[in-house]
Amino acid sequence: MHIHTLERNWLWVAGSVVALLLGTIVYTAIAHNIHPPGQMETIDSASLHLGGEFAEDQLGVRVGADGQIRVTLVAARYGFFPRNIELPSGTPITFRIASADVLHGIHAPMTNLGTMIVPGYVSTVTTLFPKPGEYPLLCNEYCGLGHDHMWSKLTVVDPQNWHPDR
Ligand SMILES: [Cu+2]
Repeated sequence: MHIHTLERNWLWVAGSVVALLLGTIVYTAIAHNIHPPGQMETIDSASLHLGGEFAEDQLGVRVGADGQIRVTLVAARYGFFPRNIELPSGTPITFRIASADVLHGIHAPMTNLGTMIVPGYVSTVTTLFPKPGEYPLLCNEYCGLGHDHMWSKLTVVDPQNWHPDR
């Protein structure tokens, strides 16, 4: 079978692009610990507020018995609740986030905190914030007319200056 030289060259170009993109995915997964979410945990978004982990009085930052810092957030039109959270730098932190209404996304610029928050599922992300500072928590999935104003505040402080709420 004869393949024209020009066509063969373009096959190499297309194949190289595919190899480069797959290589990038594998490289970031191994070197930067960037993965698609692996677990799938369902929840009834319509009854979040009625009790359990995502009831209003259970939200916020807490330290588990194992010493792991957990942040429980509800994403709802239009904000992440509680609106202000304070966390220590350089410490692994596990976020558990659920939507009370529609699809949202959470993103803290200049950090690697970012995930979709799909109604009916709990989004879990573990990350750490290397540098103290103030970061906005933005919604990056269009969720309605107030989407542009959907943000909350994350303050990262030195671990010596951080005290858990409870
Ligand atoms: Cu939004």
